Amino acid sequence: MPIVKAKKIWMDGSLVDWDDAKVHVLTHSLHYGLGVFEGIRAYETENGPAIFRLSDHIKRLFVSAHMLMIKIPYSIDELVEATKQALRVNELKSCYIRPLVYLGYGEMGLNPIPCKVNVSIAMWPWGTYLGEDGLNNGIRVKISSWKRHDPNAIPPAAKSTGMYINSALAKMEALNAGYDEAILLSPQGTVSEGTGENIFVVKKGKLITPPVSAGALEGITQESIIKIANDLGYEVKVDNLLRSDLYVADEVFFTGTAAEVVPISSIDDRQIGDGKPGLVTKKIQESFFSAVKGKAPQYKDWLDYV
Ligand code: PPE
Repeated sequence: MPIVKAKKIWMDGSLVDWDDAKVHVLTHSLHYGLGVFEGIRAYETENGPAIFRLSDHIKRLFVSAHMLMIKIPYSIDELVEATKQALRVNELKSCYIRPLVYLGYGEMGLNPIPCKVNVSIAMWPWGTYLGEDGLNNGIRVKISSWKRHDPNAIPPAAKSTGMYINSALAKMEALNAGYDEAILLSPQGTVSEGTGENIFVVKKGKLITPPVSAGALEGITQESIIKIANDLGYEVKVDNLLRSDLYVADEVFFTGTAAEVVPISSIDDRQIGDGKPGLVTKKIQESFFSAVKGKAPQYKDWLDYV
């Protein structure tokens, strides 16, 4: 999706003009893919922009960095504040926020240990990730021929830049075959997740979503949806799913910061339910959007107003 420019990008403590937020071609992470990032959304509310679960995202950034032995030269609080400050300066009503931790310029060769660690926080207006039509009517999905990483090759539990080669391969395969999105299976063959989304199945009024051990990222939207579903009276299990469980589910949907809550209308050309967004999906979607837009008092702790 083409980027809509904002004013400033936070880079290592300074707010830099959008067009000047540049790195050297010998930036270590550009070559070897060792970096971690986050995706966060700020929504327009009656009280100005509110960032959804900001500190949880920044905490996950630190968890990802810890797994990959990257030492972030800031505290969680400093990056939370930096994000809010950048949003104020950019004066955006709603946006997508992309904190990135990368190994910078100054060392080459595979050894990452001596590298300088840089941090940037960019933000820009970003509309519906899988299309407005997809959000309302559901998307067509294909199981990828690409598997999620073996956790002993690259841990999918860390939101690392290099890991997304795997997602990009699956995404291109799905798009070239005429589908909207892909689902990846784990090396063991159980359902893992989408290229940038967690997945939920609804069967007989109960929800199931795959665990981290199936190669899924511990999604912050996923966790929020579990809470919302429980509050709506639905039982949710974090458990393994087979590909065939997807085909015979009553409803299937994706969750993610960028994707939000997206119904899936077919998988590998098998219609899911009646091919339209199901009742449970719609109720959850509605509750999610009222939470992020500050219209659900019971979820007010998820919002950070700037
Ligand atoms: N799995 C993966 C692999 C993933 O990348 C994401 C987020 C999720 C699950 C959902 O996690 P959460 O956002 O905490 O609910 N993907 C981010 C990147 C998307 C992109 O195209 O870039 C996102 O949604 O921000």
